[in-house]
Amino acid sequence: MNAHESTDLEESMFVAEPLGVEDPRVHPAWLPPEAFRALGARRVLVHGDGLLVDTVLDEVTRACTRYGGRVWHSPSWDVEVDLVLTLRDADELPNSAVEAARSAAEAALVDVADGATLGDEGFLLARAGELTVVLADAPAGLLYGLFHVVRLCAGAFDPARPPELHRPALRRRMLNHWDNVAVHPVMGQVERGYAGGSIFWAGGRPRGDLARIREYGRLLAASGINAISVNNVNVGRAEAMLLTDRLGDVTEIADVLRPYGIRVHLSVTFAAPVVLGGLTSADPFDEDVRAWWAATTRRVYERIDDFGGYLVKADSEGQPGPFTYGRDHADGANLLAEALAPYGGVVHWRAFVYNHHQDWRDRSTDRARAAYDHFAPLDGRFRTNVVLQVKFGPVDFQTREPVSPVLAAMPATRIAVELQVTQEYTGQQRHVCHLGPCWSEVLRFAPWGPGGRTIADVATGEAGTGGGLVAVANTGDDLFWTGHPLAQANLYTFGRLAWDPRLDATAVLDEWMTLTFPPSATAEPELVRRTLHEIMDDSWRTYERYTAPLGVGFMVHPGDHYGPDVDGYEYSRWGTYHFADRDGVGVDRSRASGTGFAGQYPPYWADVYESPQTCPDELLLFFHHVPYTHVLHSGSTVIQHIYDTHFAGVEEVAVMRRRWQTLNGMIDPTVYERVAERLDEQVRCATEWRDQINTYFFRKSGIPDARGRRIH
Ligand code: GCW
Repeated sequence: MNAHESTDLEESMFVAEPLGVEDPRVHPAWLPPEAFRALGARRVLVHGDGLLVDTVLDEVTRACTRYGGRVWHSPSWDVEVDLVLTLRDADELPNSAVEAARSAAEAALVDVADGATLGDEGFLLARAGELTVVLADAPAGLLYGLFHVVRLCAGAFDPARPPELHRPALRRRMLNHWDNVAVHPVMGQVERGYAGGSIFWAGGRPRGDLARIREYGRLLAASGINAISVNNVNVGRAEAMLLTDRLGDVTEIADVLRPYGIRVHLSVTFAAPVVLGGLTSADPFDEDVRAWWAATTRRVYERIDDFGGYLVKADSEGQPGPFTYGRDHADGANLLAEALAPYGGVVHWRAFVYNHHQDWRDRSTDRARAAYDHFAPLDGRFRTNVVLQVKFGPVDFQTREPVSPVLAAMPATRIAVELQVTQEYTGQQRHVCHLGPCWSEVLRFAPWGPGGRTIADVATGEAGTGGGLVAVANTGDDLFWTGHPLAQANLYTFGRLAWDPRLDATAVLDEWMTLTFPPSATAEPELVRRTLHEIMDDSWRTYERYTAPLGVGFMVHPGDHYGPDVDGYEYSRWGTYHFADRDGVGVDRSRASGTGFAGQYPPYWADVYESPQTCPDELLLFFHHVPYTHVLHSGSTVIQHIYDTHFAGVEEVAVMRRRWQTLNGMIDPTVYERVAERLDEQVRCATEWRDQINTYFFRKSGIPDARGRRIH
């Protein structure tokens, strides 16, 4: 028995109230105190030691202080308990009930997983007689197990509950913040941020609200996220200095997030040796450059020994990269990987590389092809601590895109799939758009053909060596964290799908609702739940219906990307065109007559996408230019589909708004009001989309709506 201080924590531990409980500056999101009621009313024993075990104790103690339960940490006397959270290798306790529970959990583990290890983050939840037991190999597993108990509410104490084993499918579940340290003249404090300022930075300095960062870490850990990059991938002067002179600012964040099992990563500029180190070159083959990265990285690990690694956007949209020195992206990525390798760090190297100075007259260049053309030939050349981070689609986080063919083209490379939780192209957190179903489709997609390995398998990798799942964060210093209170669900869902990509998106949404709007604190909980499902479940498809049709993408207002502007990008340099003329619309990406992009897929999908006859309707205009009279698999013509979906989409939004109004008085009035305001804007904006799109295509095609509705 080691020298545990056996303390009755209920009496002796001082527990600060978490931010968000009484603090009107911030909404508690999916961790309101009420969500801890079932746990907090129990007698809980925590056994084990470590920083994250202390976090578990802290969480349990807060809950028990509020709801009348009790907490013990490794007591050396007999206590009667309802819940035991224990590390597997913790010493025996002189407590027969607890020891019986531990051996019951070990036996359950043999049953469900042949006694397998639980790993760095996994846990087993089992009933043992009158007790619930959470067993973990490592402190992080205990923390995830605790949040699982919270999620289950009273269900965690159901005597009939069978044992459950939980291990994350993906090792790294990461958020990228596109937060600027200094306010950018065009992009502001947070690039593509729709939730106010940054949690981390304000006007060139750290924001200094460490309590809020800690609260954020709590929320992320409860959703399953375990890594975060704290500055924008577009790295300006102030941001570059985080790597050297301002490393202390990063250290401070890392220290606050560590107790929640979240490792900090940093976006760096490829030109750092020049910008920060005063060298004349950043050439990966230059010995001085290599030495500079090695020394700089060593200093980072001296301050932050669990530092995650670097994130790099190179040779993309004006960011510097290896092309300047005639080197390729494997050379560039390996340079940083070499510096990180001694400490176990990784480089997330983004595959978002394309020509953003395209001439719209040039039909031979296809932005969708770019990532594959640049990266597929480099397969096998990256060091093992390089993770190639690939946007889920070949263009840019559109509402509907095919899955990027790069994800199936690089079997000898660690791949991370990048999603966008911030709703740059999906309503900017003014519109309800629950993205879970979109991400599930991506993760379940089988790029080698039905029944084969999936995108989730690619991110998992052979023997768990894949690059994981990454998403651009949607959070800021807003009262609700995410601007639109219902957009919290997207962040929660991202974390949960990164933990287990097989989860059903609607079931995850249900979990989020139970936590965020606890039934015990909600008048008419079933009505609230049903109404939220009616509003949110299909909201991504609703958004798709009133915006760009059939996978063609964009048609957004240039620059801010909000609201319709059908030809806004049609004659620009960005490579995102729809090619509508009087006869038809869409981009021919076939091998036979188009850009050849369809040929970047493995044979099954290359064939399906090649022909308009086999291409799925929702992607038809991504792959083909077809006449307005082309008949879809649905039986409708393209033009009639455009009219029908746009009328329907707006009606659906109007129904969402009416449904929301039925919740007035049943939920927190500040949440009610914020969502109500945003639904007004969604109705306005969706109407604008409908009218501009329908009018545009009516004028181009001259074909009237078969149902005679008003088109302007
Ligand atoms: O979607 C585009 C955005 C840019 C962003 C870029 C990227 C950070 O419009 O604002 O830059 O993608 O992913 O790097």
